Amino acid sequence: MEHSYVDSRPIAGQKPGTSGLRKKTKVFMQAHYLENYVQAIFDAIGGAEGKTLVVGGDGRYFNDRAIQVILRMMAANGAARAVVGQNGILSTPAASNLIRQRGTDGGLILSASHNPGGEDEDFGLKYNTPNGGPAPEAVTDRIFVASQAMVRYRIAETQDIDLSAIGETTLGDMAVEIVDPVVDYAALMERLFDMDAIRGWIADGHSIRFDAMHAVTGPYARAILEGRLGAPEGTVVNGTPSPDFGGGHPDPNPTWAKTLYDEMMGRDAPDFGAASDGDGDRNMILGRGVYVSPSDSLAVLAANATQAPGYARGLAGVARSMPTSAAVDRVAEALGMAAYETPTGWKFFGNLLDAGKVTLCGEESFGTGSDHLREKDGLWAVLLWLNILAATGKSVAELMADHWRTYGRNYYSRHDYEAVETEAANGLMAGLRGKLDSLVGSTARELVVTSADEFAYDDPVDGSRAEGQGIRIGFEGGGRAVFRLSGTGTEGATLRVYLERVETDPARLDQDPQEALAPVIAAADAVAGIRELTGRVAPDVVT
Ligand code: VG1
Ligand code: CO
Repeated sequence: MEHSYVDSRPIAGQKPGTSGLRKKTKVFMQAHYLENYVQAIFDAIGGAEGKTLVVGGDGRYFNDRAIQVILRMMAANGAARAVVGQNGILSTPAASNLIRQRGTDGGLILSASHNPGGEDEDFGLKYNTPNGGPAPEAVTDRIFVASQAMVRYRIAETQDIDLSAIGETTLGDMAVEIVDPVVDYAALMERLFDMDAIRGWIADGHSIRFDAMHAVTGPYARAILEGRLGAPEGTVVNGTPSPDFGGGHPDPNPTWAKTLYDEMMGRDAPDFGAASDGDGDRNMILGRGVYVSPSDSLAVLAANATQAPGYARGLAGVARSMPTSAAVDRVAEALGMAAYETPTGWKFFGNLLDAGKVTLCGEESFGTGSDHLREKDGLWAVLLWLNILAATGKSVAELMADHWRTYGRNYYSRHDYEAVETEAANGLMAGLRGKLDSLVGSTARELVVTSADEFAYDDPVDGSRAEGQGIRIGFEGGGRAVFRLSGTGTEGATLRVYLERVETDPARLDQDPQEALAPVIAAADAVAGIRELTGRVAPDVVT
């Protein structure tokens, strides 16, 4: 087989963001673009020679062609083995599991996650390290540096290989093992949860609706919920993955999963509803008539995890991203566990999980997970919720009410302003950064500002430091607003404003979050000048 070098030159902008490199699909399809980036990954990890890598993606447009390029490049770079999901498909959590279970040298995951897919939408690629987690910043920095020095890459000249048949094949000297994407993952779930209890809960007549949003979790959810747990056929909707996610936005939130949301708020709502995103690592949880905010979901899971066999021994500690509400901190305090606060992005949980400092972690962006792998995991969260419902016999609404009575309620909401002009968004952040000190003591609408800073994180395990991780403004009475710019968007800038206020008065635990947060929302706008600087009068997405 020919192992040719192809001359290339550096392409600007190949800088991984919050979770890998995400660009418009057509950008990835440009000559040498994907190849340069893949070679940069190999160069950044000391070459692919002799290595075993897991490869798979969420099945979005270009997944099938990109995976063939990646395999040819692995072969040409001397990789020993590729472990590939059948037809090139692996959910992100399933890929993380395979990397760990096989003790491989990491993996390449083809996904732009919650971003829409299609020729005119988004594509993405990320490298996960041998622990199964997204590469930490030290590695992504090296990838970027390598991309900026790219002068040639290696690729084998071969035919496409057939990825439809499970089993062993070869590509030149490289072994290629094609695996069922679901089996190992489903087996892991069966080890963690009381499947009999969930099966019994379903057999008792409890109903579930799972919206796979035409994305990768369809086959996983069908196999586990309908197959192993006996939920009736049709429990999983939009369960056939499509390259453009049915033309939708595979982001499980009340805006993009509106059909599910409306069903759960309706008269004949099922007992439990959930949705997952493009690559299967996010989850939205709903009960009949209730939406569970992701920050609350993390707190409820932390408070009740010991109901599941996999966590019966208790939790070592918990971690949340900084913009996530402090609801889980209140649980940790009550249960005497350590609680860590990290920057946005799952890569920052890896060290804490590897060091055994935390068992559960989560983000306000519909991400929850545990030390069972090193990514957030949508179906895992669904199963842990179901396990808790089955074990306690309570409804979602009862669990939430009990939780708030016990721990207080952190009213929470995120307001996203999408595709804002980059200069305007950068200007807004720079403006805030420039006046942090003078803000303290001033009054924003009705609220006095009590603290203002920019979050930086010192990793307690390896001592690495991450700066510029979001601006936090504290208000009297326990309110908080956080401002940051998205690192996963592909168009202009997305401004995220995270709003929170804690309420412990038992008579005031049932408000609409937007109303409960109105003073904080008004103060946040006054401090940052969102309307003036972006020209936007309302957010595009409210979670
Ligand atoms: C967003 C979320 C972040 C999450 C990341 C990847 O990042 O805020 O919490 O880890 O997406 O999620 P950003 O930089 O756009 O705010 V996924 O499911 O798209 O891999
Ligand atoms: Co995702």
